[in-house]
Amino acid sequence: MLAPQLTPTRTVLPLDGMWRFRVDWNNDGIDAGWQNSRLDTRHEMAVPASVNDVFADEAVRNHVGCYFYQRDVQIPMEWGDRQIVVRFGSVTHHAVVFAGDTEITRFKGGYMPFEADLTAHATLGGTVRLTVVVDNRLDYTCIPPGRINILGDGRREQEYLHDFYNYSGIHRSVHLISRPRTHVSDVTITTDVTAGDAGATGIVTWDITAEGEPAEVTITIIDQRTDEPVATGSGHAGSATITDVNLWTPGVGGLYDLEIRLVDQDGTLIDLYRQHFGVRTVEVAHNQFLINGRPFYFTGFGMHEDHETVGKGHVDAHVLQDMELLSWIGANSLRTSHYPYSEQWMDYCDRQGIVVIDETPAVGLNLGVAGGILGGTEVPATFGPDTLNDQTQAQHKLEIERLIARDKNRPSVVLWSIANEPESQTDASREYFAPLAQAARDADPTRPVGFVNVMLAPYDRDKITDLFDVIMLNRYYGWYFQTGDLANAEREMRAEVEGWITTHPGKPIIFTEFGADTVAGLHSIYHQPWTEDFQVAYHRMNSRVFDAYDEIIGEQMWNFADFQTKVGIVRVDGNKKGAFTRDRRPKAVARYLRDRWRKLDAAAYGRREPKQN
Ligand code: BDP
Repeated sequence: MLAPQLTPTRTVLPLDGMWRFRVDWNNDGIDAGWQNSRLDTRHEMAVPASVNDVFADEAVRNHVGCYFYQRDVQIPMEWGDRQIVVRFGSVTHHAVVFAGDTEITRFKGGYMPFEADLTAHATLGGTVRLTVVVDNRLDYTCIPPGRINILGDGRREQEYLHDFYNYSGIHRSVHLISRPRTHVSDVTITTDVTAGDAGATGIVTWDITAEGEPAEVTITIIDQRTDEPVATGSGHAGSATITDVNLWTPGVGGLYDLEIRLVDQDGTLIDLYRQHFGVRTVEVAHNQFLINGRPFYFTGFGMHEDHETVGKGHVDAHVLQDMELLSWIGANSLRTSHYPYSEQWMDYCDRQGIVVIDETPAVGLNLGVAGGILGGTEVPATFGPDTLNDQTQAQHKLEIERLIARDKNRPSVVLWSIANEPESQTDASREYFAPLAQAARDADPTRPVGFVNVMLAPYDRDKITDLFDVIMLNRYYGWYFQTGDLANAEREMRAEVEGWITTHPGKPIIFTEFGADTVAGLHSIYHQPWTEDFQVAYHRMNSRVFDAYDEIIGEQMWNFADFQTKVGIVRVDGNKKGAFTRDRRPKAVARYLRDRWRKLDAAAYGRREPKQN
């Protein structure tokens, strides 16, 4: 899906701000026809933001079901004979959109952009009543999955299997877009590099889809450093070369624009769209992760889109602050745990050279973990007709394809993570994941594919790692296991690493989570879990293990910052494993990591030079 873009042929108007708002307490608002007239409410809701933390009302916060959002949209008189669409960056978890009384789209899945065509419902110079019904319910057909329980007093309770708060709302910007009826609707750009005496040459290949009347395509490739054209071409599918190419480089960036012009036979411009891209290579070989042929060592975090007041609502300043803190601490990468992040966030990574492991919203596909670590009791089989079934798998496949469709042109994305901590030690899990790993490869043959392995499925139990290119491990030695006993934890952790190395030769290992809950300001001279001192000692121990094995090619601490979770006896106002507090103040461990990662970064891509064999 293309981004909203202001170009000579396209207009974009923001629809963010205050919308009329009403909670659909009985989830029968659509049947009652609320969308057919001005919402009967005095409440308003800010877009974008999560609903949950802005109303001083526990019932609104805990509501399981639908919220109605509504606003009137003025259609400019001068828009003429064009296509008019409304585009949502994300609505969590599902949306039904009405123009006036008419349903114009429904979308299942909370972290992806979608559009609804308003053309037939918009009169130039008139207004359209736009109603969005946001549904926060998760069941086993959803990614992420969940289950709704009916409590003794008749209330609905949303049970879910992931460790972050089930925020809901219109989470990313809404745009009104006008574009020519004949327009570019998609572009896929792939790149390659050949080395020569006069510097590297970039080979850029494009594949463009257009809608409407047949039109010709002309291409100009522009270097963003100078705004100067460096290559030209033509055709819906084609390629061009960039001599002395500026490679997209971790820590630096380096972008080009593919400027696409649709023109008619006389050469008159019909549509113009610019897609940014970078020229770089990514490859997994001999236990290494190579970017532009050089071994890359990942430092950084698993993160969350999570803040006071706005919950998961996108705010540019929040993204910028998080990115500035990544730079301050010397991190070169992040994982979009546990769902795709906003497009603005990803654009920033592309521009600034931040390396991204891009994750689908497939989290909590493991009833064993939910029953164990996170405090539930009943543990039915994860995969089965009444739990995660064919419908779940179909939705999961769709989420993989959507993520790749949205982010395929991003140089920052070097690896797809198709799930976080799913069950992976059973035959059923292999049956479930084999087609999904293939779906990712079919959708993008250019990038490695992985999934994030849970502690319950170590090398001698796991049944799916051979389907993937890298090993990504979430491990909590010294926290959930051997709690407080770091000597024993280190022994166990080393033994497991050695097990993976022996059983999976050639596959590099990234530690995608390791962490210890820590209350800022709590101290002890002992190895006392929850203190800042223990958090530092815990991470020192992890660093020792990472430094001991060449096969370990990355460390992404859990988590960048403290974040909100559901209520539970293992959580004190949320998860406290952050290097920063929820309001982004550093804990002691942040200084430790800053010292460590800035030294590693001194060796550019990471700490190790290519092996000499
Ligand atoms: C892992 C999950 C992550 C949790 C973390 C924890 O991947 O979402 O927040 O553990 O328990 O299981 O802190």
